[in-house]
Amino acid sequence: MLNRIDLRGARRDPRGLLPRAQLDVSQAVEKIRPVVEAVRHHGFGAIREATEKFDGVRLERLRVPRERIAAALDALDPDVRAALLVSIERARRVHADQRRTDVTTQVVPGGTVTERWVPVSRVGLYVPGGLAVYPSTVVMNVVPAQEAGVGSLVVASPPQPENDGLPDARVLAACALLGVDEVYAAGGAQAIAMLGYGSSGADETDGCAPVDVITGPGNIWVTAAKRLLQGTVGIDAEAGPTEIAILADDTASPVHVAADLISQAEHDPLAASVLVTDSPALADAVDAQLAVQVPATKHEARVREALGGTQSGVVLVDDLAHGLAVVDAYAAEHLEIQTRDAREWAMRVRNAGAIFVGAYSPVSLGDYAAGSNHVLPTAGCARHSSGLSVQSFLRGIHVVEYDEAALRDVAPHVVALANAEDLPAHGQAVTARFAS
Ligand code: HSO
Ligand code: ZN
Repeated sequence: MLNRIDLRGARRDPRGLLPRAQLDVSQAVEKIRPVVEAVRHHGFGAIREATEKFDGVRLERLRVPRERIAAALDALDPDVRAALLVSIERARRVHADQRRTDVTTQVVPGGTVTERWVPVSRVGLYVPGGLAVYPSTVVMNVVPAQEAGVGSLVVASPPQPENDGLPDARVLAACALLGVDEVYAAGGAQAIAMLGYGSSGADETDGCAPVDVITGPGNIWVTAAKRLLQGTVGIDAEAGPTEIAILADDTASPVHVAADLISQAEHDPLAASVLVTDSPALADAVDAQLAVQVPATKHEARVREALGGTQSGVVLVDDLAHGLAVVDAYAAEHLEIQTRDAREWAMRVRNAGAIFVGAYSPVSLGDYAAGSNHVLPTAGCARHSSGLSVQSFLRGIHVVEYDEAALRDVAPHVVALANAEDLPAHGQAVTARFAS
């Protein structure tokens, strides 16, 4: 079922040889530009038009009434409620530890620079709802924003025809559990434009004020809209179709490896599942397991498409050091290490959104209840970006304070650099203070 890519003996840069989805986000940006512009200039009318066209829902209003959010929690299955509470509690513990304290550096006597960590004022958290609905993504967006101390926090999620044109009831219930009461029934590029520019609503009691930062995963239209709005607002790393890479040796269980590859393929026909191994016997055993497990999985068609696509495959390598170079080049959103000495190998990985170590840390644990965040960089963005965290919602502001003696002391150096840049007024702004 999985394509095989044999890199044994090939020690050149593996980047171009690895399976990877070719999503053209820049082309998508051109497609959604008119929607984003329409929302920017016409607000509610444009969102309603786009929602009717793309979601098949006629919007009465943008904002979900508070009583509908509370009612969703009342109606929530008790097992799901208990599971969400565990997920929230674990995520809160991990993200609370990410809080930053302000640091003051005494540069010279009388001269300090303080780095103040200040949360952004208002954030828009996007929760997708396409092939699946994601109450867990509410947790992963909201918890770090709350732990960062963001004062105003809103969730946007696509309206569902089967929930009276409101976002999915479990998504609303998760918002209620987390104390979020500003929720909008908007999805796709129109939701991102609404968050970025703000929008009028159906009447004076409706509408959305613009936010400072937009985070959260989404389909290609959401990703394209975030890219277009970047600069107007801050965004997190791009999170496209999900990816799992597994670095495994002959100690790995083919049953577990196959199950984990299937688990992320279940998200999307465009999802990527990649096994990197130095054991051809394991590769064969995983193939045999997939032949057993795939026909028994609920979303078989989606899984088959994802596993059979060119974005997925088995990569054969010479040994684990070679495998490490391959997974580093791939920079997966999720990387599992199922090898001897798994922790040591994990510590040597340089590029991954999140790493799952050993036989008992599957990606789906991290998706729901490990305490780690599941909004992670895809498509190789893990080479330069991190997953969502408290840091995503903070700005470090340098506060500079020098006294007279400290400024006098450094003045000749400021003047020398100002003159070297032919910007003498910069130097004069310093020397003016000492002209007697
Ligand atoms: N694996 C997805 C997150 C998720 N899985 C949500 C299940 N629900 C991207 O990290
Ligand atoms: Zn998942």
